[in-house]
Amino acid sequence: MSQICDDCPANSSNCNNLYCTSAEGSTRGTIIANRQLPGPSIQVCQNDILVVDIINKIPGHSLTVHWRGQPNHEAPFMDGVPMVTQCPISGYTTFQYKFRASSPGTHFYHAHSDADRTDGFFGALIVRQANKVEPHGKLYDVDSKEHIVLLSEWSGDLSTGIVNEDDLTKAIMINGKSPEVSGHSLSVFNVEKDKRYRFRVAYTAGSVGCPVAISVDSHLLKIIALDGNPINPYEVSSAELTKGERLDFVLKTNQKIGAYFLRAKSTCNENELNGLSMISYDGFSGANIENKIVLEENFRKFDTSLCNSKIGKVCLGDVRSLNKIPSNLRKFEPAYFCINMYHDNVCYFSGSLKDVRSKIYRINNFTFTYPPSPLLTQPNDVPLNLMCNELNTPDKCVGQSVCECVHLEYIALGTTTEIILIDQGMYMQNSVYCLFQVGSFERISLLYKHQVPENY
Ligand SMILES: [Cu+2]
Repeated sequence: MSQICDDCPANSSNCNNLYCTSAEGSTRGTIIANRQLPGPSIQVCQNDILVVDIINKIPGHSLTVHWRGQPNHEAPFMDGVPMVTQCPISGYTTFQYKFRASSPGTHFYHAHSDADRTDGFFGALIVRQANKVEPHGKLYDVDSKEHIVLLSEWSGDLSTGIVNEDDLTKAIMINGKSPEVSGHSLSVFNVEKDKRYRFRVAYTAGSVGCPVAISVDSHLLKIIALDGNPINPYEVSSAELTKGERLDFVLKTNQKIGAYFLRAKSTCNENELNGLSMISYDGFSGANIENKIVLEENFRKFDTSLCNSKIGKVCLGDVRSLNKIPSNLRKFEPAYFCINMYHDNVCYFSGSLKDVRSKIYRINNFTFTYPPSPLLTQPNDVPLNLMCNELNTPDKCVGQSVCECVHLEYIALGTTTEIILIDQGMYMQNSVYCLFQVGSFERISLLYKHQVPENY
């Protein structure tokens, strides 16, 4: 809760001050854009040139901003990945992002590192198309900047020494507000009765990334787009998103005049987290808050994970895109990447919590470390002996379980590569190494056989 919130939640008008970041009510540092949580929403038309100056006023802390959903083919150096596409923006310097918003739909921007994003640096990036070409334009009456829903996990302050990442998530926020601060400061979406509204939802931030299910009491959601891409619409009672995903739905305001909760429910590390906001019909007097989820049990859920579809569920495999797959993506070479988390057998203890330092993530047995210069713009400044891949293991790594290096895989210009990620879970010291093979599906089953169960 920032200082400007004054006596929020006791005085609810203070909670609604534009610059009051109430979050879930506890005191912690934030990194936010323009003193707002979420940051200002950016609304543009397709192919507009977006110019954003990032003035970094954080002493001794550098960052970059990633524009999620924008391919940036014309200006890859504007993608916002530190030490890969650009140098990070140092404290007290300014960097100008300038690129074409080529990909329409619901997107968002965020500070690139997980920690900065979890500290609050994110905001909506909505790219609209002309009515003539918007494929679902006939399915709704209103597409307003008032109906943007940014979901985020809110955590303890990473800088205060909390050591177990599994214990971090405290609340699910909707547009930077959480019911923990009391119902006064919930986000409210105003609607008129008997209209169809396009709601644009993005799950922007979180240290853990637990799936979140959204629903609106007594209403169905007609899902029309995923990650900015139009799909054949599905009508569901709730829909699940994970970190980074976007989803557009149409809400028909066909219930009696009242206020209905828009819920964001998550089970995160066995904690029940309930994000709340309010959909308020015009003419609602404030007396009768509808508070029933009649549809939850007897209607389908939309699950964007790879589930088995059965009655009551729409799974990712059922989703049909309105756009045909581009012809250049039909022929591809597969490349397999094995991801695992290495446990070095040494447990650090801090109180009763296991220290996160004992877990090391690896891809193809390499742990990525950042190069001293951006790979895209200054590749020649990166010493060759820091780089690694399957064909080139640095001398320092021979015989070592953990190899930190600038992991670089080469792909020929103009080719299409299908990247297959294999999650191998947790590995212990001396356990089987990830076998990296290209082009054989038999190898995949072999890899799965080598998977070490999580509850070793
Ligand atoms: Cu992103």
